[in-house]
Amino acid sequence: KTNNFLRHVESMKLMPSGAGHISHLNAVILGDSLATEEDDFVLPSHDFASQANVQSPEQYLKMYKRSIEDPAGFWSEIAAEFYWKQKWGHKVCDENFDVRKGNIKIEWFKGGITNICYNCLDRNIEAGLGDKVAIYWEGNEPDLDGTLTYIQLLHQVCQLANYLKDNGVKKGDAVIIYLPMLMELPIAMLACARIGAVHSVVFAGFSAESLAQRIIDCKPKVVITCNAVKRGLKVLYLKDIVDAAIKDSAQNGVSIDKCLVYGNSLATKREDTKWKDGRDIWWQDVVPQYPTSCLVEWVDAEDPLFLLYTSGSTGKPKGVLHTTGGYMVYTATTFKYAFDYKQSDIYWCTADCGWITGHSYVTYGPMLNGASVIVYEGAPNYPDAGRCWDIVDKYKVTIFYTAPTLVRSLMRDGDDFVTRYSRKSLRVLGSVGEPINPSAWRWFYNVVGDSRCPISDTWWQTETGGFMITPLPGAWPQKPGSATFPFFGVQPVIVDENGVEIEGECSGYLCVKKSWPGAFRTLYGDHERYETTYFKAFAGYYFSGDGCSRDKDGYHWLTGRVDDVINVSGHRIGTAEVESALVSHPKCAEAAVVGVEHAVKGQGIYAFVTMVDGVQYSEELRKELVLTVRKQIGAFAAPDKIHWAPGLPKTRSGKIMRRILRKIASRQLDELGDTSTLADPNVVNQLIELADS
Ligand code: 6R9
Repeated sequence: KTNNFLRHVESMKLMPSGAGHISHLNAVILGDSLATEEDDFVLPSHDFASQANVQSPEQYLKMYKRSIEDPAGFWSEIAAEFYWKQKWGHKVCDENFDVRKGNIKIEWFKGGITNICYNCLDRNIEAGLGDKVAIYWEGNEPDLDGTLTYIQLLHQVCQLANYLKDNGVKKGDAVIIYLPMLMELPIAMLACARIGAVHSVVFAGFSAESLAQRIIDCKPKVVITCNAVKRGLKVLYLKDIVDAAIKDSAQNGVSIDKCLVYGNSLATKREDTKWKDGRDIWWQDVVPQYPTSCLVEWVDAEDPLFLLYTSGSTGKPKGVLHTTGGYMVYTATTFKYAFDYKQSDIYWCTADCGWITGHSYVTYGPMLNGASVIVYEGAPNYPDAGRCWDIVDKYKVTIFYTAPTLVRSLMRDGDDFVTRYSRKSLRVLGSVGEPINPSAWRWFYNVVGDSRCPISDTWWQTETGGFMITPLPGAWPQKPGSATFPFFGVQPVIVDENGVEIEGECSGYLCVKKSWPGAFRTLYGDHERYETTYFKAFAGYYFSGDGCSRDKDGYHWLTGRVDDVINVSGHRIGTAEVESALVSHPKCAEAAVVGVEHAVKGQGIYAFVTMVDGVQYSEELRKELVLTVRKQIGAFAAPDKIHWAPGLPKTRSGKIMRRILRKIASRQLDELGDTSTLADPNVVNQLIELADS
């Protein structure tokens, strides 16, 4: 079928100056045909486009233009849809984005008094959504489930909020949440938000040492966890991990007086849980006794909402701090447009609330819109590779948002697992975490979505709070593998190594000019690192750490991290973190870690290790090294390959040449390039000899 509806939009005339990134756009107007192989555009159907929140490139361009030319007007109109106890001051946005002009500062809606929990729950209930299901919870075992309506959710949130208040948690205090995907996880986040406490969710796959590091950094008043959880066939004893982390923190001067433990009797018995009287309290013993209403702590738009630790290019994780007002407006708006959200949708995001995607697009974004959200406890391929589609059919999921790594792994398991389910309810698909390769995109589109559902490939980061570059599914013809165009209010620019903006078809470093409401405001306790990492690399811009190219039609193609961060199954891992875990092994003298292409995970972790003199390489030693990393960071950071290295390729000044290591890791041995500047060029041959030992 040919696309005989194609016509060009003269976008240059529509675009404001300074938004050159789509100045070469030749957009295609929507038609009712499906993708054809001979062109690289995939069009939304006429039926989809005609019901969409944004229906055409022109409509997008009009809204986009307004958002750039009049950000204050654009965002304050949207903000007015929420409840504010008091309206913000005269400035909607106050920013300094340029280190050369002083400290970096980003403020949105300052002076506005609100509460995000109130806006997620009370406001929606007042609007008549009280009996609508807020959470459909699906357990690890297929016959286990539960629901909470908006009113029921509010009651549970209030009980926990009252418990926290009663235990001395006040506005501005930190609370660590170390929970798996139980309903109690979003409940805990919302309870903190209700009383102005700052939650810091730690993904329940992190080790005791990583958890301790975070406890020591933010000094929480309370730690919330559960005794254990079952994922697939495995039982994870979370309370034991928390015990070890609390012990470790105490040795570092941070003591925890209260640990609230949700008793998950399906994973393990209460009486089997180790207990410290006075400190440990069962959630079920205390929380249900509290009143089901709780006054809201009204906070300033710029008061902190949460801290979320993420990996950077040095060993120490960064505490990304988000505030209340801008984040609220931004997550709600991005959710609504990027997924073409309607009140009748049933929405499932497979991310864990331990990552930013779970914050913005399991909890806040959807609930601000009054959506019905699936919270799934288990593994996506348990009991078999059809589980996702079983869940989709069971709840009639309409919007399904996941990561490319899952798409690739399900693609490997074969189409049968997909096609045996109906999936008729699906209407929008989403992808996040890493670039989605065109073949995985096409499988997701053709097989999962029956060539009927647009895919929103959302590029964003922990730091950005919400989507930055994403298709609006009814507006844009898509290109498999491209995140397409910027969201409203976002001005992405591609710069060269000198920080000079490049126009038109090009590739370089992805930066953002000017702030957007959902941007992070600082790194907790380290504003200097915030400025250095993100604003000094290319003065005048926010630097994302990603490479990006722009094609002749103005579409953006993300090419991956350009810093020392690896993206494994959509999880960010700093090479320095893995290296420091490896060298903590007494027999390891030095380590250098690089990312290497991996068919399912996107990137795998490849570690070159130099052992101390006299140590014999062995399979046992290899296992010990891998275990050391699992213990210090978490299982998801375990190296895929340990490459014994008698020496590492270094320059004469002692700098490790990672470029060479990357080539060796990917066995591109004829592309090693110039090795003559190495202090000892022989090292390279030794490494090649040991490559498969
Ligand atoms: C939301 C999230 C951020 C890094 C980011 C980039 C990669 C995320 C992507 C993508 C290409 C996409 N990334 N989404 N790359 N296309 N749609 O994942 O946050 O964990 O902070 O990771 O993930 O490299 O810089 P976070």
